[in-house]
Amino acid sequence: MKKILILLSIVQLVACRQTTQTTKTEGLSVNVPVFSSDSAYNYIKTQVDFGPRVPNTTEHKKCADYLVQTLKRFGAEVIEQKTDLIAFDGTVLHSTNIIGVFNPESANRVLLCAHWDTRPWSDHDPEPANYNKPVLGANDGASGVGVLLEVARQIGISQPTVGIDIIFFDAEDYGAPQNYQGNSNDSWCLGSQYWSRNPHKKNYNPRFGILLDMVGAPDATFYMEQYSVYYASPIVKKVWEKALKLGFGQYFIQEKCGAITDDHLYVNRITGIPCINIIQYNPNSNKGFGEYWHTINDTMENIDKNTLNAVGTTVLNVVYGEK
Ligand code: AHN
Ligand code: ZN
Repeated sequence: MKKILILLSIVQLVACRQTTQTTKTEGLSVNVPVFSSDSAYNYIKTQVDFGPRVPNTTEHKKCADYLVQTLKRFGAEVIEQKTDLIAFDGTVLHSTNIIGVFNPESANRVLLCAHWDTRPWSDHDPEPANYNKPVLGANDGASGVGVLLEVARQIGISQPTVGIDIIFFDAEDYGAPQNYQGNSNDSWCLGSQYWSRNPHKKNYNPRFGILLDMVGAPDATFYMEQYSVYYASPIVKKVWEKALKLGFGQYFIQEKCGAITDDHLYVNRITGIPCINIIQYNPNSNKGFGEYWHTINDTMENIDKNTLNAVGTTVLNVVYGEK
């Protein structure tokens, strides 16, 4: 009997857990869904469990199908933008940008994005024997997508005022290795370069974009990245202020760092949509990124629910604060 009572009270506790939070923005109260870092973590693990998601592999294909299905399950209209992209070394990459559209009728829109592919080489591994092994990409790839899948799930439950487009870019991480002797111009971010020249909708004009890249490591720090500040300073200000207000100042550092070539650069340059990058930057590492970066150690052990929560909660509050 005692056991049943305990069980009952646990069920009740779970049932009563808050699903929205009221926050005040400029005098207006808005209901913002509560971000579940458990869900985000599971969405990351599911991707990682496929294995490395390197273009032209079956793991890559299986993961694409999972992402499409999941976005559909959350109520998005999904567009699979398939194209062959030519890598720096001539490899033809059968690529798919996966686009989830919520509330397609709304003219007021926000773009959220992350890359979903993983790098074919661990060329920053301390052990040269690992250079030719693919990166598992728990953080570099899966983390941004996992956070955005949880954002998508919440949007499916209760729509924000603005329409949301979630884009999972392919072929971000096929950039030329550092020691490559040939032409390596614009070798990164091939999926976002393609999408930027071929947006999924004519006259697509969201208010702004937010890119998430490597948003899951324990104690990650997110600095105000230079291209983001150059192209989209008011959005950087909006996001970093929101994070600070929510109590995530230890993650969102109110300082600038250098310029980082990433998907947002091409979105800004080619489309003119102001787009920021929330990306882990470590000023004390000579890589600039986490020690796991482009090594065989980019695994689930480097994923921390507190960091996912900081990023996911901030993004949800920004999105639901848009009127
Ligand atoms: C460069 O290494 C030039 N940019 C980092 C882009 C990146 C790779 N993000 C994740 N993997
Ligand atoms: Zn990478």
